[in-house]
Amino acid sequence: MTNDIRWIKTHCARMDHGGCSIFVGVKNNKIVKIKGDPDGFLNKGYICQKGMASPERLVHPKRLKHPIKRIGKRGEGEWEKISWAEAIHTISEKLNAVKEKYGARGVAFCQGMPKGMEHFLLIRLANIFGSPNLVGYQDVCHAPREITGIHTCGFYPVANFHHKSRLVMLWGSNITSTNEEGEICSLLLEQAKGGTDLIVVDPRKTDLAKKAKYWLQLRPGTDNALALGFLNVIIKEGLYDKDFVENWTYGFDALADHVKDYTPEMVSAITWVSPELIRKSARAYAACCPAAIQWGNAIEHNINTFDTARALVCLMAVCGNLDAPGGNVQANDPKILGLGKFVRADLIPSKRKEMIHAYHHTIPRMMIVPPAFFIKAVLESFPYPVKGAYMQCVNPLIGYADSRKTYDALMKLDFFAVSDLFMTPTACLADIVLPAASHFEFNDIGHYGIGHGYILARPKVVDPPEECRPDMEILNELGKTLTPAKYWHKNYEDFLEDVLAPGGLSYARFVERGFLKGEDLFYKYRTSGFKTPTGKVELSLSTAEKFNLPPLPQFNGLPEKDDPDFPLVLTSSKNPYYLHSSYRWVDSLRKLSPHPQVDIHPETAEKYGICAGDEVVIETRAGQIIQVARLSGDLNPGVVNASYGWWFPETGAGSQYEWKRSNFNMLTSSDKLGREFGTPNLRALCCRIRLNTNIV
Ligand SMILES: Nc1nc2c(c(=O)[nH]1)N[C@H]1C(S)=C(S)[C@@H](COP(=O)(O)OP(=O)(O)OC[C@H]3O[C@@H](n4cnc5c(=O)[nH]c(N)nc54)[C@H](O)[C@@H]3O)O[C@H]1N2
Ligand SMILES: Nc1nc2c(c(=O)[nH]1)N[C@H]1C(S)=C(S)[C@@H](COP(=O)(O)OP(=O)(O)OC[C@H]3O[C@@H](n4cnc5c(=O)[nH]c(N)nc54)[C@H](O)[C@@H]3O)O[C@H]1N2
Ligand code: SF4
Ligand SMILES: [Mo]
Repeated sequence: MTNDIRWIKTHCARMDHGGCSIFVGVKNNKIVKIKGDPDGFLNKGYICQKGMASPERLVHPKRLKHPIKRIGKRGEGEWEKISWAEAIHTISEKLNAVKEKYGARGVAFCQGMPKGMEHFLLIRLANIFGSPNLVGYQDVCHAPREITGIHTCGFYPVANFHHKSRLVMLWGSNITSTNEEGEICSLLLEQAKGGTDLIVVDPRKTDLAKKAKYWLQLRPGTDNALALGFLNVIIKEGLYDKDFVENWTYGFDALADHVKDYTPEMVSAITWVSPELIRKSARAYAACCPAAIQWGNAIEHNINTFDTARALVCLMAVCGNLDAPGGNVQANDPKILGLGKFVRADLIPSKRKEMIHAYHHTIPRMMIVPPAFFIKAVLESFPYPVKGAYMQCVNPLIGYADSRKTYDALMKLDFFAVSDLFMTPTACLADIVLPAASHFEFNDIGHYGIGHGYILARPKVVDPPEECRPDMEILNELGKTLTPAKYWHKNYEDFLEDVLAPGGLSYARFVERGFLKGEDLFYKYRTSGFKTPTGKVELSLSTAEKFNLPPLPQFNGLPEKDDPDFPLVLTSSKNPYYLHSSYRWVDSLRKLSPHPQVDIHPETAEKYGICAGDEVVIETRAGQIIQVARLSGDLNPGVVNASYGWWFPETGAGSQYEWKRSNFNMLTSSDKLGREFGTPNLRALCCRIRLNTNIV
C-alpha cells in the first residue's frame, strides 16, 4: 500500500560524485522507491540508472556485516569474525607499533575517490596521529586542474552551468555519463536546447559529440598541443579580449611569441585534427563570450597534465572567460567551517616538508600523496619506510596504476586495515576488514571542499544492517583510541554540526533547506586582483624559476613515444553504469554492463581477425589483459578504447576475484611520472591486440 511509504528527500551519493536531489520511499526500514526531485537545483528531476539501482547496494546478501580479521596467510581468504572493540584496539595497536619503530610517517592513510565527509575525517585522523601521508587519487583526479588553476590565476576555474553560456567546450569530459563533481548533465542539456553551442574534444563520438557543433576527434594524449594550436589561432587572428589581456594578464607577449610555432598545420600533424577544424573551433570559442570549458579526467591521465591544464587556463583567460558568469568561475563557499580548521592542519606544521612526495619535488600545494610514490615508499623505503596503512573507500589493486607493483606493496606492508561495503581484491589481502555503512544509512554532507561553492544535505533514510558503521563513526572511535581523545566528539555527528556552525545552522535545519550555496559573485578580480604573485593571470609563470616549473605551457612530445611493436593507441573512459571498480556485484547494473568491453574500429578488427563478441588480448609493454570486442565505427582505426575498473566478484576470494584478468591497470606503469603531480600515463598508451585463442 503506497500510503505506508514514507518519502524522505535527500541527495544521491557514492554512485559517482553525487548531486541529484531525490525522493526516497521507505517502508519498514527498507527503500522501496526512488524518484528524481523536479526542484533539484542541480538535476531538475533527472536521475540515472546508477541512482535508481543505488538501494540494491544495501541489501546484497554478501555485503560485509561484521568486522573480520585474517587468520590464514595474506590473501588466503581465511577470516574470523571479531568485535568492533577488538578491531579498533588491534588497528590502534598495530599502527602505534609502526609509529614507535618508524615514526608516524611510516603509516599511510589511504582514501579512494572522496565519497563524503569521511575523506576529511581521515585527513584529520592522519594529522592528529602525526602522519603527513594521506594517499589519494588527486594526481589523476582534479589536482592538476585545481592546483594549476591556483598557480596560474589564483583559483580553481570551474564551468559555471548556472548562468547561460553562449558556448560550452567539453574537453576530455563526458558528463552525460559521469556527471563529475556534481556537474549533472541536465543543466548543460537544457542550455544546449536553448541554443548554447557545444564543442567536444574527445577521441570517441560521445552522446554530447553527436550534439556538438564541432567534434574534435583528437589522438589521445595530445591535448596540450591542441590547446596551444587554439591559442595560436586566437592570438594570431587578434580574437582575444584585448582589454582583459592588457589589464589583467602577465606575460602575454611571451605567450604570443611561444605559440607562434603551434600553427594549425603543425598541431594537426600531432593531434590528427584537421587544421580547418582547429581554426573554426578556436574562432568559435573566442567569438562566443561567455564560454565555459568543462574539462575532464582525460587531460589528467597522462604525464603532460600540468602543461595541458596550463594551456587551457591561458585559453580561458585570453578570451575573457575567467570569473565571468557562464564562463569558468571561482565559486564562493557558503558560510561554513574552512577545510584547514576541520582537518586540524595546525597540528602538523612539518607536513609540506615531510610528506612522501615532497622528496620527489612535486608542485607546491599538492598535499595528497600520489599513489605511485606511496607504492615506491613501501617497496623501496624511499624516502623512508612505510609499513602500515589504513584504507577506506578505496580499491588500489584496481584503481592505482601498475597493479603488479601495487600487489607487491600490499603484500609487503606489515599491517593494513580496509573499510568497505563488500569484499574486494584489495580487502581480501588485508589484516582486518571493517563493514562500512553506505549512503542512505547515515547523516552526511556532500560536496564539502570540492570548490563548486555549495554543500548538499544527505540525511539518513534507513538504519545500517547488523554491525555496519559509517566511516565517520569508525574514524571517530579509532581517533579516540589511536590519538588523544580530546580531538574527537562523543558522537561523530557533531562533526556535521561543526561544519555548519559558522552559518548558525544546525544539521536538522540544513536538511530542511536541502543545500547551502555561496553567493554568486563574479569578476572579483576587478576589486581585489588575482591571487597570484603579480595580481594578474600568469600566462607566463612569475614563479617558474622558484618552483622549477616551465614558465609557458609546453608540448614536449607524446606521453609515450610511438612504438612499432605496439602500433595502436590505447585509451579508456568511465563506464556509465559503474563507479570505478565499485558495484560489479549489483545485479541490475551488471545486467546493463555484464563484461569488460574493448571498442575497436571494424577495419582494425578485421585486420586482426577479430569479430564483435570475441575475447581480445590487449597488450602493452607493462602487461596484458582480456576484454570482449565491441566494434565501433566512431573511433579512429588507430585507437582502441578499453574498459577500466574490472574484477569479478562472482569468482570468489579463492581466485582473489580474478583481479588480473581484465584490469586496465595491469597495462599501466608507474615508471614514468609527470613531475608536478606524480601522474602516470593511464591513457595514450602504445598497445597491440590479438584474438584470445586460449579460451578454456
Ligand atoms: N586506468 C585508470 N585508472 C584510474 C582511472 C581511470 O580512468 N583509468 N580513474 C582514476 C580516478 S579519477 C579515481 S577517482 C580512482 C577511483 O578509484 P577508487 O576510489 O579506488 O574506486 P571506487 O570504485 O570509487 O571505490 C573503491 C571502494 O570504495 C568502496 N565504497 C563505496 N562506498 C563506500 C563507503 O561509504 N565506505 C567505504 N569504506 N567504502 C566504500 C567500494 O565498495 C569500492 O570497493 O581511480 C583512478 N584510476
Ligand atoms: N558513471 C561514472 N561516473 C563517474 C565516475 C565513474 O567511474 N563512473 N567517476 C567519477 C570520477 S572520480 C571522476 S574523476 C569523473 C570523471 O569524469 P570524466 O572526466 O567525464 O571522465 P572519463 O569518462 O574518464 O573521461 C572523459 C572523456 O575523455 C575521453 N578521452 C579519453 N582519452 C582522451 C584524451 O586523450 N583526450 C581527450 N580530450 N579525451 C579523451 C573519453 O573518451 C571520455 O569520453 O567522473 C565521476 N563520475
Ligand atoms: S547522475 Fe550521479 S548523482 Fe545523479 S542519480 Fe546518477 S549516480 Fe546519482
Ligand atoms: Mo576521480
